[in-house]
Amino acid sequence: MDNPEQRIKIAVQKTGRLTDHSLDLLERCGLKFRQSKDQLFCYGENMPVDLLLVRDDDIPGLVSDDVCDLGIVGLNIVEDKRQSLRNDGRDGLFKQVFELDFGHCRLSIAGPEGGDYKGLESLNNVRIATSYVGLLTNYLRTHNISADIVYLSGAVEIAPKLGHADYICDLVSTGSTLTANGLEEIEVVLESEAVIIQTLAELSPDKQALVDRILQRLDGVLQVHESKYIMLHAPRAALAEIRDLLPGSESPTVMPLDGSDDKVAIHAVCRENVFWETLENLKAAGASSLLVLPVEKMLA
Ligand code: PRT
Ligand code: ZN
Repeated sequence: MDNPEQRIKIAVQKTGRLTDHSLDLLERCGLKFRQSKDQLFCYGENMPVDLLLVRDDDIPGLVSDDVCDLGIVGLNIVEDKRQSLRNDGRDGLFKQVFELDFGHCRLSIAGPEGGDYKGLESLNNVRIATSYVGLLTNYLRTHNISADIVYLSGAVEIAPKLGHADYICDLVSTGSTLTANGLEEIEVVLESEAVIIQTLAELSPDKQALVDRILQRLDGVLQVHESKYIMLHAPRAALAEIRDLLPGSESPTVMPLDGSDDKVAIHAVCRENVFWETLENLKAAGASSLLVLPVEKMLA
């Protein structure tokens, strides 16, 4: 599939918080790319899948305009774009496929520490600085609040100090940036993490099959993230109790143990992490020879 028309393009953040995780995720899906990540375009070496390295803010637009078939970007950017388009009476031509479990943060409203905030109605007639006009507009409208939105493309957290705004609406992860600027979080507008979005444009059957294959691999990579393979020996009489103790496992394999009528071997894939406490509880229930292994690949 060397015809450029038949190759898939995935938009990924060029440099920023999502870059390494996004590239790592795609590599774990078995994709290999030729050019280094400081270039705008990476050519897929082993599959007809290329990367476009761009600013995160441009990713929903590139997928919506069908320049890229898939994009990896924060839900905060996706939802803001969706709201802005909706406010203009248009729909975004992309769909969110699934969450990728990295880039976790929240879009929150924050105000001066020890200020006189008494609930959402305190936001009536105040000025709120943000880069997320679409999301904030929608949030205020939903809660029947009328406030002035001051658009800033960056350094939002210093706006109150400069007298530019009374409150801010920005991304928070640890909260230390807010604290450093004498602000405190008062309302969460959106919980966010990186997501993969897909174009709504109709793809050729070959391209669609390739997109489905990539998405299936991504799903597999995400599923193995926390999964563990556990092996143990157990008294046959304790089987039911031990099954109940295995975290997130559906149907364990139970095998007879050679030369032992009252003991079985149990193998199971646990979809959640297996902690020491779980192993201790299994042992207390009679399990022995416990072994926990990481799962590398999984295909449903
Ligand atoms: O150049 P480009 O436009 O591509 O990058 P960018 O500077 O717009 O984005 P970048 O790389 O900073 O963030 C990309 C994405 O990472 C965001 O859209 C979010 O989905 C996600 N993310 C996760 C975060 C944070 N955590 C985060 N903490 N994005 C930004 N921050 C900033 C926040 O804006 C604030 O300035 O970190 C500060 C707060 O952090 P704490 O830990 O002090 O609370
Ligand atoms: Zn950005």
